[in-house]
Amino acid sequence: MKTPVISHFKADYANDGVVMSPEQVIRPDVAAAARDALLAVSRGEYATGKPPLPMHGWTPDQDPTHMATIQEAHRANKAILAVAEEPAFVKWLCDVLDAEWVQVWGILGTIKPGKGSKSTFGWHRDGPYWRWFKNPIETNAVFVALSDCEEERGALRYVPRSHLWGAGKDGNFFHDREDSDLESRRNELRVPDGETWTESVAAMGAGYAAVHNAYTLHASAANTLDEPRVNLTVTVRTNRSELNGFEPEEEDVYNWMREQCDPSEFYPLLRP
Ligand SMILES: O=C(O)CCC(=O)C(=O)O
Repeated sequence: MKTPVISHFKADYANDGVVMSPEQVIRPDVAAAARDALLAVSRGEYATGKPPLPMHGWTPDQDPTHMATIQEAHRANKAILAVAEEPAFVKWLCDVLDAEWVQVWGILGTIKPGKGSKSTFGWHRDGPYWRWFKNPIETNAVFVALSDCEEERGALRYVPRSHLWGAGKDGNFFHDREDSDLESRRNELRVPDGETWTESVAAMGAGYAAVHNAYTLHASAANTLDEPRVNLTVTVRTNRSELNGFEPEEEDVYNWMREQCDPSEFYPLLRP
């Protein structure tokens, strides 16, 4: 049985903690150029001469049947950044978030190979990872499809209302890489009295986007189709976000925060 698809009505964002764009917000030529650029970066071809950041264990020579998670892929090829600057994307996002502006502070490029293995993202909430903000609730991950993303192709899945269940670290299994982990981990997650665990998927075509609250539980399974799932996760902060200041220790681990929360060429501040 197919899982229900997430709502595309902005009014559902507050209750569901996730919503998708009602139409394509990235023009087809911009999405296609970004997809080709991300595939080139995954082969180690860096048009700007700058490599992505060495995170999540990805290297260009990794096993091609495993998921590629390429952090700050846009530093290597600006065709990837062009996606976040699309006027329809910025307008839709600021409208859903009721924000005057958003600033891009990260872009993760993901390729889930066709019939791949080790291609699962485990259940997690983003907020607990984003310790350098005083109010992670004012930061969001935005999934942007550069290929079709059907459920069978490992579409992102969410637990609607789970952003209202608490901001704890429970359910941070981002690095689970096997589909079997999704089932077993579900049982470890706390569902408050009166609430129910339901799931919906961001099944969408190329050029669509979905935004979720920093505390909405989400995950995605491996791609069971022949063609890859190619997408970006654009992380943004709104004009209401406040920084905590930088922890040298965190910089050692993540190696990115100081520079990325200051608007710049690769981290633009975007207004509708
Ligand atoms: O791309 C996906 O399927 C999940 C990505 C994600 O959850 C994240 O980057 O936080």
